[in-house]
Amino acid sequence: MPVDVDHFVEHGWLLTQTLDAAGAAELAGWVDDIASWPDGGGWLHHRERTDSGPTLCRSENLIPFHPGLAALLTTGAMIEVASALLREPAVLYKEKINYKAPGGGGYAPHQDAPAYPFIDTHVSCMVAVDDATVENGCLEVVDGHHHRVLPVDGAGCIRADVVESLTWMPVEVPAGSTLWFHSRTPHRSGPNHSPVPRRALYPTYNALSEGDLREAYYREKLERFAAEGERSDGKVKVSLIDDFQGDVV
Ligand SMILES: O=C(O)CCC(=O)C(=O)O
Repeated sequence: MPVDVDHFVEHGWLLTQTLDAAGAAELAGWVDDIASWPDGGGWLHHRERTDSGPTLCRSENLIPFHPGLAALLTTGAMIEVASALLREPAVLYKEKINYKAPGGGGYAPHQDAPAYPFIDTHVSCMVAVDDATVENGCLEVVDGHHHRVLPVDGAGCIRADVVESLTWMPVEVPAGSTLWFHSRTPHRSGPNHSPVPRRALYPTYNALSEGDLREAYYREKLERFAAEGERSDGKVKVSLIDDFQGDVV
């Protein structure tokens, strides 16, 4: 399958079609299943407060428990595109689903590079489970701005004055398509103002030459979360930087 690596190198992002309509419907079914899993099974569920009460906003550490998802993310087209974009063999580093229910929060402007311990060379993407639109909080990226790590605020997100100086471009993604973005591509998203969820799957791949670090990542994440515990503002984090703007339960 041809991958437009030149577009990615120039712009820091690339849209590909991953699944046909039947594949996209199957993925949506898997996401429904995962959302119905109880807490405490080894995977992680995170919830946020919305007007309709506590709602799932993220699930992660999924592939040990879901063979179909494991095959999608670790074999075939996904790993081939990741390897083409990294220009060396890629391995899955982590995976999560963001559910963004109606009224669910957006994400502050950030780059992924500072959030991921252990790895230097990595690429992430968003596989749209539902059509991602401006109304339901699709990703916005800064085109061609992936060459350096930008100054951050106390939350690890891009400093407000820098955010204002950048040109943000919404990228709508139809269900089954994938938006790949460089680890230094600035991105953000708004809340979901629509009446239906905007679910998306986010795998991150690293260069295999840096090691197969997925298990180490989740071990570290669980340890850091446990060490931080409940914060004085009563919130907990869903990621290692404070990019999520929803009200986490
Ligand atoms: O799902 C979104 O709207 C943005 C996700 C994101 O940037 C993140 O999870 O770091």
